[in-house]
Parts: sequence; C-alpha cells; structure tokens
Amino acid sequence: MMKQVGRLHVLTDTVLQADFSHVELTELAIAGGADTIQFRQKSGNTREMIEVARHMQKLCSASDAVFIVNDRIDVAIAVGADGVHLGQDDFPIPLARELLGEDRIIGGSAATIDEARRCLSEGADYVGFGPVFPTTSKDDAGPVSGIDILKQVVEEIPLPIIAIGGVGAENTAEVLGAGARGIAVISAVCCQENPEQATRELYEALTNGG
Ligand code: TZP
Ligand code: MG
Repeated sequence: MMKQVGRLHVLTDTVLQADFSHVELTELAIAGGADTIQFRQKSGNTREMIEVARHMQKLCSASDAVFIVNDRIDVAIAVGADGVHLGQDDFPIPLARELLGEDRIIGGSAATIDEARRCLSEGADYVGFGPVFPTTSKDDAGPVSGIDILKQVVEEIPLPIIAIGGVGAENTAEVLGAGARGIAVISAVCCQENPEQATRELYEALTNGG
C-alpha cells in the first residue's frame, strides 16, 4: 500500500548549514512532529548518499514517517524509500512510475500552473508548489507565485498541493487558507538553532490552521 502524502515535509539540507547532519535533522524533525522527511543532497559521493539514506529510511519507518528522496531515484530504489521527489528537469515522472510502481509516492515540483498541470498529466501523487514566498534556499527556484496563484493551482489540480518556498510558522495559516494540503520547508527547520522546536512550531501552526 502506498503511504499517504504527509502534511509537514522537512527537506534536509547540509549546504545552507553545517550544524546538523541529514541523520540528525531527520531525528530532530521527526521528534518535532514532521510526518515526511525528504533527503535533499544535490551532489557528493553516491555510496555515502546511499548509506545516509538507508539510515534515514530506518528512522522514518520506525516512526511511521514517510521517507522521500529528492532527485535521485537510484538512491530511492537502493534503500527502499517510500518515494521520490522530481523537478521538471529531473528524471521523468512517467519513467519513475514504471520503475517504482503504484505503491511508491512520486512528488513533482512546479513553480507555475502549467508545470503543475504537467505533474498531474505525468502521474505525480502530489505537487510541491512554489516558491510561494521569496526564498534564498534555492538559486533556480523560479518566480515567486504568491498566494493567489497557489489558490488557482489548488482549485485546478486534483492532487495534494504542498506549499514550498519561504514557508514558516508565520505564514502557514495563509497557505492552508489557500487550500494547500501541507507545507515543505528547508530553512524554517534546518537553519534554526533548535530544529526540533522549530518543527514543533510548524506542526502546531499546521494543526491549528486546519
Ligand atoms: N523548491 C522551491 S522553493 C525551495 C525549493 C526546494 C526552497 C525552499 O526552502 P525554504 O528555506 O523553505 O524557503
Ligand atoms: Mg530536483
């Protein structure tokens, strides 16, 4: 059975900060209430990535959290991850579906309504939509959509829409108000002094807000 798409996605990052490892961020985010951990590492040694991802997968399955690998379908397959998250220029979603089958989650990234349509037509299980707000965490993040376009995507695309880009506890109610199923964050957790507490604040904003 495919796991449900979660509502609080924490994307682990060790480029923007060096205080916490991917594994430490996984532990802290799960302790703070994250239901989805996305391993996001854009470069580096593949064997090491597989070791790290295997550890993260174990932590997630022990806590019923969903474990998603960003970009690297090979790493996702190697460790039996729950899913993979693919951008518009990454491994094609239809091919990923052939390799992963129906029981794994495939997320797609979209920065525009057209890109969200493409995620839908290619068979994604959810759309990570954004940047909704300005962010400094991704160089090629594309145009900031704002809340109104997020709302249009939610209305048109019959998939869970996860808001990303500049999302924090302070604007979570706003993205939920626009109809987003959940949020995905990097800096609001990874770049905080206390990632566990920061995750808890997001969790509270999510559960209070809807
Ligand atoms: N995709 C669109 S915006 C973004 C990604 C990966 C960066 C999100 O980082 P932050 O720190 O939560 O704004
Ligand atoms: Mg990508």
